[in-house]
Amino acid sequence: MDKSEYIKKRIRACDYMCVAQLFLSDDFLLERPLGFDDVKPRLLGHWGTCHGINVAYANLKTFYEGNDNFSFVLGPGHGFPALQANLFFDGELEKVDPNATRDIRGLSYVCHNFSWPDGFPSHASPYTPGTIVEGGELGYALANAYGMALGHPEKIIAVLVGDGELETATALDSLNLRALLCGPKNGKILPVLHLNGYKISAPSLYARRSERELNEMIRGFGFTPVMIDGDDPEVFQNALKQKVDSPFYILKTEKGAGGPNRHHESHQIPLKSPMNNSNDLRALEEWLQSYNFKDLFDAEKGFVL
Ligand SMILES: Cc1ncc(C[n+]2csc(CCOP(=O)(O)OP(=O)(O)O)c2C)c(N)n1
Repeated sequence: MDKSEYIKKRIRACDYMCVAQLFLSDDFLLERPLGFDDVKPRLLGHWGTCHGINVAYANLKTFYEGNDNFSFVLGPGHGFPALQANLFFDGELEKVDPNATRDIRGLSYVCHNFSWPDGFPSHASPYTPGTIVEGGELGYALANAYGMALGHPEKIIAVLVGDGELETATALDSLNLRALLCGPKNGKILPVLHLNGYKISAPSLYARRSERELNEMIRGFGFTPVMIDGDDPEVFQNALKQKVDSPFYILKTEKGAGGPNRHHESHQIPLKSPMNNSNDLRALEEWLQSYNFKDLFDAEKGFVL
């Protein structure tokens, strides 16, 4: 299959799994009309950032496929549904949790237990394979990545940083680490700024700057800005192919893309009462159906991309 088509399908599958984790307690393949009882009674988690995380994850994993020295560091731990979806998709979760088999049983287990008593937490946690730091505090992704790269020139580490996250003193000052640690003895860091425009419900500072101002700030730290506007895999893959010194990718996606409301309204749970309100329930069903997940996942064989 064409690489771009594969990436698009992977993003679609992971987007669906994000919505299923956030909302569903049953009927994970939509085999009957969705009922109130199929929805979790208490909805807790974050949707807005998920699509962009899935876009970054799918593109970076595909571009560096087969390179054991590549790692992806995710700053926004609140985007856990997307992280968990990708770990499930790649079979990483099953390696540490035998219940997470890549069939309908594993899918049900992962979705049902997201943000559920005695199940998975709503944020990345020590239970998440590959977690370096957990604590719910934004800002440490770049510093941790530079630490991982220290003394490992073979490593390539892409780091997704939220535009709200880059407003923290820790993340912003971590950009100075490039000047200190870009020598031949250390690995290569590829920052990816997730410019989805909002931090929780307020516009992010970087989204309100002109592209020229943002680029100049990035150049000031010694990086070369590379814009990835939108979620088209062709654009992302071409950006990754560009040979530039110290690239700093800017991934511009719409917060909440694919969901019933966007931007500042999409940060946590976009539909408030699908467990007891018919309009919200129908909106949730339409949203889930829009991904055509059944074309991507077979109950017994798992993913059929
Ligand atoms: C140090 C710190 N300050 C504040 C918060 C609360 N907080 C959680 S998510 C969030 C917004 C993050 O915005 P961004 O990084 O742009 O993520 P996205 O918009 O993609 O969800 C904030 C401020 C936090 N977790 N840590």
